[in-house]
Amino acid sequence: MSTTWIPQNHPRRESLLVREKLVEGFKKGIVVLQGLIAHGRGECFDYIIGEKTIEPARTAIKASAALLLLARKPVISVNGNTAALVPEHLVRLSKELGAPLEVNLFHRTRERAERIARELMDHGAGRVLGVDDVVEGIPWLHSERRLVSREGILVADVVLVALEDGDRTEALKKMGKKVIAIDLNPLSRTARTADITIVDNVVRAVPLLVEEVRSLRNRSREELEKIVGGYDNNKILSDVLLHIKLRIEELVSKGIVISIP
Ligand code: PTJ
Repeated sequence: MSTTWIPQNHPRRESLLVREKLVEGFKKGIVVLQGLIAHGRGECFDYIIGEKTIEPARTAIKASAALLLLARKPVISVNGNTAALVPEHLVRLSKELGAPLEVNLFHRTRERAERIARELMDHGAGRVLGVDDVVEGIPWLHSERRLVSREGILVADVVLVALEDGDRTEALKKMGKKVIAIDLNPLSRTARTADITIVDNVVRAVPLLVEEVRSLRNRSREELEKIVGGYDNNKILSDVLLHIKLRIEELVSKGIVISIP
């Protein structure tokens, strides 16, 4: 991937580098065009929250790590955007938890599923579920996301999803599973339906989740249960909205205009 055209001192360098990963993913047949649009929506929310991991997201990441460590059968669901943006961190998370990676796509083709699995394997993954082993496993769901692995999402008790559509989150919940979502939009149906919502960019959230799993790994079940039991997603999403409100009020009181000397 050539990014030499992005000046080192460009004020939006980080954001442009992330975009390039998606463009590269699109060229490789991993990301769909709709994924580029979805990323734009995410960028807008990221701009509003301040492009950093805010406190409510840190609390959600800690609760997610605890829930994943407590899970009997956790599964990490991977789509085109996450495979392009954070493949190495998804593989690390999968290894830390002993949880399988499963390709699950809204715009599914056999070829894309294979390419995404290959990308994960190129980053160190062993077996990747969700390519050959899928069945129509999610009732109530008519999109291609209904195709899940018998050994993975079908039998999972906890599913980690990112850049998700609300329909599947709702269906997974109806199946009695716990859902952890990573979504920059605190108002999306996914964010509001999940058990734990990490309102953060996947490029920051997934590496932080890996660190948190490592740091909680030796805690007792009781301690982990206490972290999960004390977590309230309604409060966390409200805190995200309050953060946005305060940030906008602060910007208004300080003045929005950037003066060029
Ligand atoms: O790879 P496929 O075929 O499974 O398709 C994936 C997309 C993303 C096209 C599909 O899931 C989709 O259409 O998603 P939505 O319904 O647009 O939802 C995407 C959500 O993710 C939105 O709420 C965005 O704000 C959020 N989002 C976008 N980029 C990021 C993000 N959240 C976290 N990190 C991001 N980088």
